[in-house]
Amino acid sequence: MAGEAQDDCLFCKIVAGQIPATVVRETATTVAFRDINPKAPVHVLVIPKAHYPDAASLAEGAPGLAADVLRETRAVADEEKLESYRTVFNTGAGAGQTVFHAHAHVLGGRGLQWPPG
Ligand code: IU
Repeated sequence: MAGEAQDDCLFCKIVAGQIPATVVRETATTVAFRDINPKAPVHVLVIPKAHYPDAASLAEGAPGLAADVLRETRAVADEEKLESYRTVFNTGAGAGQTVFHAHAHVLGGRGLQWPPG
């Protein structure tokens, strides 16, 4: 069923506390934690606790939860004192998605080039 935890999902395991993560914020519906392989001085991932494989299925299946994730990206940026930052949803392997549990990257703390690679 949409939103149900998946046994083989690494981010569902982080939500369940079965894999360690450096959590910076948690709400009733979301968790934000530091990326283990940071691409910027601040690199935090915001995920919904419920499992949706990507941002598109999250927006379609649970728009309120998608809004929670977006709101949390702003909260992370505020807490990390980022004046400017980038929010990225890689959607699909061809775009660089490697973990198929929806997540927003929040990147900041250095100048960011545009367009991204
Ligand atoms: P992507 O958009 O699916 O490529 O992003 C997945 C990110 O999850 C990537 O930047 C990894 O470094 C990060 N990550 C993590 O922070 N902790 C983990 O246990 C695993 C991946 I697995």
